[in-house]
Amino acid sequence: SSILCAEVDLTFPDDFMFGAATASYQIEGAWNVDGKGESIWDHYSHNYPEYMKENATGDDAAKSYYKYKEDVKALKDMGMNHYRFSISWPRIFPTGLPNNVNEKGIKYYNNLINELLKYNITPVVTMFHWDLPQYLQNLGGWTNEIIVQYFEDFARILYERYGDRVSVKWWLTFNEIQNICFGTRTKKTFAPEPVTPGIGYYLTGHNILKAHARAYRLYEKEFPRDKQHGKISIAKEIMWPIALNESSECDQAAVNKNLLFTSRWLLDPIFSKQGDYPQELKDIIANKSKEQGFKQSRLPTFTPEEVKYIRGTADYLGLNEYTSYLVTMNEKKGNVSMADDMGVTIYISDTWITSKNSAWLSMNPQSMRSVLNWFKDNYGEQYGVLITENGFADGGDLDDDMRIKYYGTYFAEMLKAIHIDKVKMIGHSAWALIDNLEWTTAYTSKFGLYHVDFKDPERKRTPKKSSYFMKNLTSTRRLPEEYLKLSDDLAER
Ligand code: PNW
Repeated sequence: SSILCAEVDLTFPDDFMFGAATASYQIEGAWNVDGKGESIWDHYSHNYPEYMKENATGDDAAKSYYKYKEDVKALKDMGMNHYRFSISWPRIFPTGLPNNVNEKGIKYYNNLINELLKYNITPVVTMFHWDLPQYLQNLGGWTNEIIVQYFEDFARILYERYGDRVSVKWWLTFNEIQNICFGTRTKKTFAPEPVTPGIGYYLTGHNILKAHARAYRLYEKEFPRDKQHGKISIAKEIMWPIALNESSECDQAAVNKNLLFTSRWLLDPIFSKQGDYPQELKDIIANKSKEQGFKQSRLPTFTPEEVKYIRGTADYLGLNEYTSYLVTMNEKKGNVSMADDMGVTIYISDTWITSKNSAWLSMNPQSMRSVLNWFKDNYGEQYGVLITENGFADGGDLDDDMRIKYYGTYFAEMLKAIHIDKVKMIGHSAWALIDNLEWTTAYTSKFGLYHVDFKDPERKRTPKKSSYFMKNLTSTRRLPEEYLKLSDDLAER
């Protein structure tokens, strides 16, 4: 039921934060410069070039290691008040181990932070956006529990070296935990290689939840909030599942099962009142494991102490919200894997507008409002939500009208969530500030508000039309009315 244009307040609340996001491996380049160690993405792109589109690497990427001042200027020119960026772990600790600090790496992010503060742009710092030190991967990466301690050591040095400045207070421990787990699933999607589906998948999520909680509890213990005013969370990706056939009870069940396996799996332990994995999830995986001949469930268990330790370790929600998909039950037996445990098939409707080289990403603005309401209804209204990513991909044209339409309609649904549904919103970070390396899709799929010329050794940045759309939003703090109608039209598809 769409709401009439005239009834929606189109203004953004005064404290709503506008910003843009990037991640270290996708923009920095300088992969082996100034003492940086090898990350799993360096390793993957160098050793399995066939998995990377056009055999590309992030060795140079957008050269933000050298051009960060231009990135900050882009934010300033759009009138943005925050920047979400990530820290390359192997730049700080080349092997990932805490016994060897790379001061030049520390300095790079200090320079970036200070440049942001010069223009009153608030840093939103992601500790881990997928570029794990290869040395830790050689120990088993996230599947080896020893990494929990090393992540705590990494978090400590970041709080110590960067948290002293008052406005460095928005922290995200992890970007998209589920996508990190997908790295254990198949070749050709995400590092690392080799893969361990069905087992490594759950172990990865399990150890990341522990590592996240450690970083949160460490802050509570050693960085009293009267000195550092941090707010800590994760950035969770949620794609909104829609029943393939809305009147089918079976498809409705597929919606719940999909949310159980993709989102509640990782959110319940942190955000639910009782903590821990959902009972339903435990039962399904235990039964499947038994059927398959395992002597115990492939889903690891938390002790009661761990449940308590992890529960409540977030001050807000970071939400990466891009799109929707259609779901239906799939009863066929497959290999030992999360996909088989879940038993849900995912489709993209061919009536949806998808982005050119990122086919998973279609223009579904209603997903924004649905996810925001789902989170509030499930976990309570006390958590403010920062959209930590949201954006559309294309081939990189400067006249990026589709991107403008995407943002305009998603903002329309967000404003409905704010003003009608009373969802507590902190702000929005557009993915991405500049064109960058889109993981295995590399340089064939572009998300930037600013164009980067990857053929130019100087990596010249040029504002796209969408950057002027953003500039207009940040200065008027009001969405042009036409996007309400455009959003309703998209819902009809
Ligand atoms: C996120 N999918 O990744 C990441 O956080 C960013 O680094 C990335 O550039 C951005 O979204 C755009 O893709 C995703 O296949 C990668 O569904 C793939 C998917 C979703 C998110």
